[in-house]
Amino acid sequence: MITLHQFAPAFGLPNASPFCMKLETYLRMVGLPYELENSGNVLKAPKGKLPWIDDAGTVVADTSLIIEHLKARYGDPLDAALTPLQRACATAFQRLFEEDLYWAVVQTRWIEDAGWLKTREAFFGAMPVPLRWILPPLARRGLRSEMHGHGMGRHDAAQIHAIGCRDVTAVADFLADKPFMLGDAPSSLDATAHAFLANLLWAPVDSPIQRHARTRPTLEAYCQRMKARYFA
Ligand SMILES: N[C@@H](CCC(=O)N[C@@H](CS)C(=O)NCC(=O)O)C(=O)O
Repeated sequence: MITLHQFAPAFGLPNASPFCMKLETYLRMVGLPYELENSGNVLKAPKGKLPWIDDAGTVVADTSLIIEHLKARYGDPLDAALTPLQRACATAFQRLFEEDLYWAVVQTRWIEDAGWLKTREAFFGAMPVPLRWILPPLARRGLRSEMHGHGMGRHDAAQIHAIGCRDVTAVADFLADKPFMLGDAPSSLDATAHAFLANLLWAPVDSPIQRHARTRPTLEAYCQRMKARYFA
């Protein structure tokens, strides 16, 4: 049995962490049975980040490495038939979501005060005192420092919003009216796309990036389609 270690669900989403939601979406897409361990304890995570899995004694961290492990052990029903061009597009869009749009959304959730109030409640609200008081400022400071190290944190808020909006435009233009990111059939890229887009569209964190995403109805329709298919 696969145990998926992640944060507890929040924001009305399977997970307020797009990386945790990506992995759970992938597991559902390929039909692998799993059990959830929602403690959200990053101190126990092998690489200090969630999610990670324990697959019958094999511990793997990082969603991309986990998916590689699952493909190697259980087969690859989603991506095996992709063309080199589709693989190239999948890699490029995965990087857009995970290495760029993610940090723009971190800005709106963790750095900007209005978003931070919602994020603090979602991630730490259920914790007992004094953890509920001690952890939020430490985590926020950590995210600020990570954003600075990444480079995104060196831009001002308007510049970060503009970067996020450009990412959203690229996704919406590429998706166009296709049912899935790479065409008529789902691929593992859809686990990433669904998790990051649903987190952007549906989390109760207003931002220029969210407002921009909501101007593109195909993104909402795509997320509803994925939700109906895999989270009904
Ligand atoms: N590259 C990692 C990224 C995972 C990640 O950034 N997880 C965040 C939650 S969205 C986390 O655990 N952050 C806790 C921390 O940095 O302390 C993956 O694909 O799994």
